[in-house]
Amino acid sequence: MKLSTFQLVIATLAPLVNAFPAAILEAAANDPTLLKRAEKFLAERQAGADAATALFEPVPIFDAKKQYVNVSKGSGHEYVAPSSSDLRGPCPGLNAFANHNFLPHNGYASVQQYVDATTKVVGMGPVLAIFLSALGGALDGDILNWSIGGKPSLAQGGATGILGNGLIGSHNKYEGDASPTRPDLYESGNNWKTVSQQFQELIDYSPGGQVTLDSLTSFRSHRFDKQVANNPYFFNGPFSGVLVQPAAYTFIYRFMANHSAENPIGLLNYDVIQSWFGIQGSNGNYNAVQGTERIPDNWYKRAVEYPYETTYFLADAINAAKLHPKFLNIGGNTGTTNSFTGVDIANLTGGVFNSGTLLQGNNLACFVYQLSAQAKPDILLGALDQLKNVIGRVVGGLGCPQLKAIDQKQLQQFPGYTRQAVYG
Ligand code: HEM
Ligand SMILES: *[C@@H]1O[C@H](CO)[C@@H](O)[C@H](O)[C@H]1NC(C)=O
Ligand SMILES: *[C@@H]1O[C@H](CO)[C@@H](O)[C@H](O)[C@H]1NC(C)=O
Ligand SMILES: *[C@@H]1O[C@H](CO)[C@@H](O)[C@H](O)[C@H]1NC(C)=O
Ligand SMILES: CC(=O)N[C@H]1CO[C@H](CO)[C@@H](O)[C@@H]1O
Repeated sequence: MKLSTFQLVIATLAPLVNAFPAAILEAAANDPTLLKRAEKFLAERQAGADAATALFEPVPIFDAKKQYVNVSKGSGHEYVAPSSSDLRGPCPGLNAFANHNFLPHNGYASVQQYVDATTKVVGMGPVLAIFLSALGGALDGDILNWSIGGKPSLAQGGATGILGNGLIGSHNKYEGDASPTRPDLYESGNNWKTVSQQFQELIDYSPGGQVTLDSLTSFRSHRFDKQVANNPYFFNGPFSGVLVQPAAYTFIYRFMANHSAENPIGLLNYDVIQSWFGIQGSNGNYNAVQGTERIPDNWYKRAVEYPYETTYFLADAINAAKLHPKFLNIGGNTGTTNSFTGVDIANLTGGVFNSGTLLQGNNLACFVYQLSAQAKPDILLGALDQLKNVIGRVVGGLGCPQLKAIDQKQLQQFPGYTRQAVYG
């Protein structure tokens, strides 16, 4: 049986090959019809930002029963608008989960609840879910619980959350600049309210009625340039910029698209993305209504056989960086617009990593995961241990060179890094 196309794709993404669904590949190899479909599919998808799809979803799968997410009346997960005391923030996915009671409606939840919701509702891979959720506890909460918005009140159980400023309060740690629909904190004074005009631009970058991974990558490039040109304090952080920023774009397609037998990889039309982002009106007249993020009725999540795991996400991030190498430029403007200055990654990491080899092997994965722990220099000792365990699980097996510390001095030349956020 000839598997040349598979082998070619696998060769180019060798370090990620552990994640390849071997059982599915084997099934395809023994079924000529399936093999033909898979090879055609791979050939179509080998080029461009969407190349990772070929590796991680080699054979189209759709199972309506398994993928249907029931949010109709009586399901217990119908949409309920947030009250004024419910916490909501920069993440439309988590806001929608809370609006549908897949997370506590008040927006303050435990790490376990985040893991359960993200894996169950949209098919996030368990390792990625644990990593992102535990990091939320370490960066924005009191380890066990954290808020998707701002600081929880005492009544919401926030008594122990001394460091718990939530996702809104995590600028440069979790939350960063050049987001798809949210403004930059130091340009606009908030980092979480949906900007209708930015949503319109996302749609303008996605002509023909569909938002695709490619259109989102082009839009990201535009957003990056636009913020360099407009925000004197623009900062592309080692973790918030290099790892979280790609998630803010790829999650839109990977987690919000609707799935069907005809479109097993996902189709994200304007209606569906509007619902997830809480946008009223139509193309040309969009109006973001804060807090109304909603899972569409009659919506089908990604195939359960193909969870969006760390490896898949990294392959998407690497493909995007190959198309637009600036995404990996750590640094920022120096107090005026268009003054972007990059830091040397070798200097930042004491020579452990360098920009020339960041896209090779597991280097990017090693770099960003280890950097995540550095995102909070003021981290509590206990939190650091917890976080190290989680990172150990992700990094384990990658054979990473050990990053001991980063040279904070390298980042201190950027006012967008040193400036203190003030939260109301
Ligand atoms: C525990 C899991 C998650 C965590 C910790 C998390 C955290 C965050 C954070 C910190 C941001 C702000 C990033 C920025 O500044 O641009 C963000 C944005 C975003 N998140 Fe999440 N998120 C999670 C799960 C999800 C899920 C499941 C989805 C999709 C259903 C999602 C979709 C998005 C999107 C689309 C944005 C960008 C919003 C915009 O600016 O337009 N996230 N998330
Ligand atoms: C969705 O949930 C509602 C309420 O429990 C139920 O009546 C309906 O049959 C469910 N739909 C499907 C397709 O399971
Ligand atoms: C998802 O796709 C199916 C099949 O085409 C369709 O019946 C359903 O209405 C779609 N859901 C949404 C929310 O667009
Ligand atoms: C960065 O490293 C190079 C050598 O690799 C050195 O010449 C340079 O002075 C360093 N820059 C800073 C700011 O430390
Ligand atoms: C207030 C609150 O939600 N506390 C929770 C924090 O997380 C632990 C562990 O999951 C829960 O037991 C608490 O109820």
